[in-house]
Parts: sequence; C-alpha cells; structure tokens
Amino acid sequence: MKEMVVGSDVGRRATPPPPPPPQALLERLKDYGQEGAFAMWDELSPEERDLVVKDIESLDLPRVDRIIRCSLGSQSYPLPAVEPVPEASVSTVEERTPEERERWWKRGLKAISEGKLAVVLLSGGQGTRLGSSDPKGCFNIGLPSGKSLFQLQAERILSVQRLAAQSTDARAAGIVPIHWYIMTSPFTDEATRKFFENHKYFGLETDQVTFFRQGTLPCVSGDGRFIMETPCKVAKAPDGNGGLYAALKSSRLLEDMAMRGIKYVDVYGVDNALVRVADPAFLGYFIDKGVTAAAKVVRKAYPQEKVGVFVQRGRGGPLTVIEYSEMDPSMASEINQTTGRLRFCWSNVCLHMFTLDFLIQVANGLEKDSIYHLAEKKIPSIHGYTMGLKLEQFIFDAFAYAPSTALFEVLREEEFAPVKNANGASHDTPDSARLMLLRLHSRWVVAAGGFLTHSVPLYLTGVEISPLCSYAGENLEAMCRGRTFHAPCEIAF
Ligand code: UD2
Repeated sequence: MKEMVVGSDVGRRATPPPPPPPQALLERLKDYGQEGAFAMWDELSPEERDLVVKDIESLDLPRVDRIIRCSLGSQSYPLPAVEPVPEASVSTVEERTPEERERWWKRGLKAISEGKLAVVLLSGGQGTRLGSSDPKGCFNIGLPSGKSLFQLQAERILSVQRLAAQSTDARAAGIVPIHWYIMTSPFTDEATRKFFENHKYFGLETDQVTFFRQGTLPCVSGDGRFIMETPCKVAKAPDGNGGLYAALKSSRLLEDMAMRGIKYVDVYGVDNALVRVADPAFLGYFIDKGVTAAAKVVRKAYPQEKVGVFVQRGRGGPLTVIEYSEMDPSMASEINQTTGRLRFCWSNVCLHMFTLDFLIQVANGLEKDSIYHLAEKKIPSIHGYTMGLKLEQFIFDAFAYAPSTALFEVLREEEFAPVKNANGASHDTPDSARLMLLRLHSRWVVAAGGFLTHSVPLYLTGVEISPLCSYAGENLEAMCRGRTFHAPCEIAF
C-alpha cells in the first residue's frame, strides 16, 4: 500500500538541510564582495556544489580583484593629452628608397637564416562577428585553392624559410625552421590543434609549432560583481590579445625562445588574409632601426574605420594606440588643415615586432599593470543574456613601456585584408578579403609578364598565387612570362 505522508509528517521526513559553503572560501569571497557566487548554493546538488567550489578555487582572487578594482576605477580619469605621431617616427612607403628595401629585405633574410626570428600568432579571439563557431584561422575565404587562413599563413612561413636559405649569406646552412608559437584560448584551443593535425601542419615540421593558451578573466557586472554563467560556474572570457604577455610567462615560452637563440618576435593577428608572416623587410627595418617595438601601419581609410590609431602621449612621449572602441568620434574625424588628411591617420593593423628582451621586460612587469580595457558585451548568465563587462589587455598596451618604437607604413592593398564580418556586411568580409588577394596576385602576374583572361568582370575575380611559389610577388618571371591564365584559378607549383 502506498504510504500516505500527511502534513504533520512532512517536516520530519524532509531531506536534511545542505551543508553550508566552505567557510574559509565564503569569507574570502566576502572580502572581495563576491559572495554572490554562492547565491544558489542551497539549490545545488552535491555534485554541483563541488563544481562551484572548484570553479571559485581556480580563480586567483587577489589578482582578479585587483584587476577589477583598478580597471573599473580608472575609466573615470580623462586620457592624457595626445598628439599625432611625429612624422620622423614613421617610415613611409613614399620615402623608402629601393636601396633601403633591398637592404632591409636581405638583412631580414639573414637574421631568419640565423634562426633569430620567432613568430607569434594571436588566435584566441572568438570569431563572433564572422558568424562562425570555428577558430578564425580555419576559415575558408573562398579562394580558388580553398585554403584556410591558417594554411595561407603556414605556407608563407615555408616560403620565407626557403627564401632565407637561398639568400646569399645563408647558402650553407640549409633551411632553418622558423618557430611558430600559436596562442589559443579555451574557445579555440582544441579545434585549432585538431585542424593542424588533420592538415598535417600544412607541410611544417610538427616540432616547429607550439600551441599555448592565454588566460581568462571573470565577466563582471557594472559594479564589478562576478556574473554567473551557470549556478556553478563564473562567466569567463579570454583576457584580450594582450593576455599574450602573461601567457608567455606562465607557459615559460620566453625561456623556450631564449634557448632557441631567438632575438626578434613577429606578433600578428590571424584575421588578415594578406598578412606577411615573418616579413623579412619588416624584420630588416626593425633591426636597422635598433628599436624594441615596432608596428606596421596603414593610412586610415575613413574616420569610423574599426582600427586603433597610433598617437604620442604628450610631446616627446611614447607612441601608444587608442583603440577604435575607445576613441572620441570627434578626434577620429579631426583633419590636419595643412595636409587635408585625418589628423590621426596611422592605423594599427595588429602587425607587431618586438625584441625578445622587451617581451621579457613586459612579462616581468605585469603585476604593476592591472588596468584592463572594459568591453561591454552580452554575457550568457543564469538570468539569460545580460549586459556585462569583459576585462581585456591589448597587445599594443606594451608600447607605452617601450624605450624606443618605430612605425613601418605598408600599403593596405598589399598587406591588410581584414576578415572580421560575415559576408553581406559592408566591409572586412571574407569576400572583400578574397578579392583583395586575387587583385594583388593578378597584378603580380601581369608585372611578371603574364596575361589574364576572365569570364566575369576582372574586378570580381583574379588569380591566386600559392605562397609556395611567391611570398611577395618575387621570382614569378620564369613561371608567368608570356603565359595566359584564366581567372579565377590558383597558380601553384
Ligand atoms: C584589432 C586591433 C585593432 C585593429 C584591428 C584591425 C587589437 C586590440 N585591436 O581589433 O586596433 O588593428 O584588429 O583588424 O589588437 N585575440 C586573441 N585573444 C583575445 C582577443 C583577440 O588572441 O582575447 C586575437 C584575435 O584572434 C585576432 C586579434 O587578436 O587575431 C585581433 O582580435 P580582435 O578581433 O579582438 O581585434 P579587433 O578586430 O577588434
């Protein structure tokens, strides 16, 4: 017979009350005003209670609290006065002589052949604007070859290695592999490693590629409290591409670089279809200038372009970047009355070069630098999507500490084809990036004496040259002179 439980019995047979949260941990959370992380403790199962305790214990609470307090507190101060970058700090395309180009190109190839250059790929970002859940590097922008961004970049490394081995100063040494450090985040790590394995590292030696993960930080509400993604997990996000410095330090990869004899580190963003990875010209310029930090820059296309701009902090101060998301619109539109151009015209394009010594200096000075940028985003939480803040450092924040910096102008149509938005958007889409690459490579073919035929209007198509044939348009005469290519097609060995 089914036993009836009547009202007076319920209290006696109810399950015993759950154990309280671990007292010491709760006290620590209260010290930082984060006791809300245990708000749903009584409704959690024993397994879920274990999960939330482990999640909280995985946080470096003093560091996280310092970052939250410093970052939320600092936004009220006005930015120090900024000046446009002095023209002397920028090597412009216009003033660059053929002799300088040649010298820098050879000097860069020599350093690469001596194994002094490492490449760091910033690939921890979530490609939300692109509408793909895969890491951005996996993205196929629709080229005739169907190559992903990762494959294009891997083959450019192979191409530079070969050029360096063929350069006059290095003939004896043979090919010296360029070490490629790929920073991922919890959102991109597994899929990225699998993609490289499935594609056999695109022809690279597996031991010349090192994957490492950047850190994450809790997402917080406007008053600095943790946002709970689930009842037993604090919402977290990657700590920005400036998380590179802490990640290199915690993974001991700066020591790894030193052990390999690395002196220079080329750092770039994955979402640029024309990126010249390990660019010998940029490296030669960097060595020639003897600076500790440098960046490639392009002239800003229009005031609202989503790029950071380089500025000088006060007369004679360091060069730093103001990100587009933090730039006053009136400042973005200011015109230089003499030149008629934008007053702040040198755009950051996430193409950087640092000395290893400088990276070590930045990584060792991180504790002092607790001011993070705040990005207001929709955060998944136990209350559905809620507006919250992600805490990020930017890779170019380090420029403020660089004893010497230099800017190297490059042409947008040759080196900057962002892949940011899904096709259909007005700019920076896979379609726009594909067309920029096809147009550039078509110009290379014609310059090498080749001809193009096309069944669709030429401005909508073109030819693709495999990086294994040419890195920057060099050595194409033998392959192209007098030959006709029907666009669209890939020209490969
Ligand atoms: C970046 C630049 C911006 C301009 C623009 C051009 C920064 C901070 N801003 O803006 O000034 O150059 O690109 O396209 O560099 N990433 C990580 N970890 C993170 C966040 C980003 O590795 O936590 C990587 C990301 O995978 C990409 C690069 O950093 O390779 C740029 O990332 P983004 O999409 O956040 O930067 P964006 O386009 O807002």
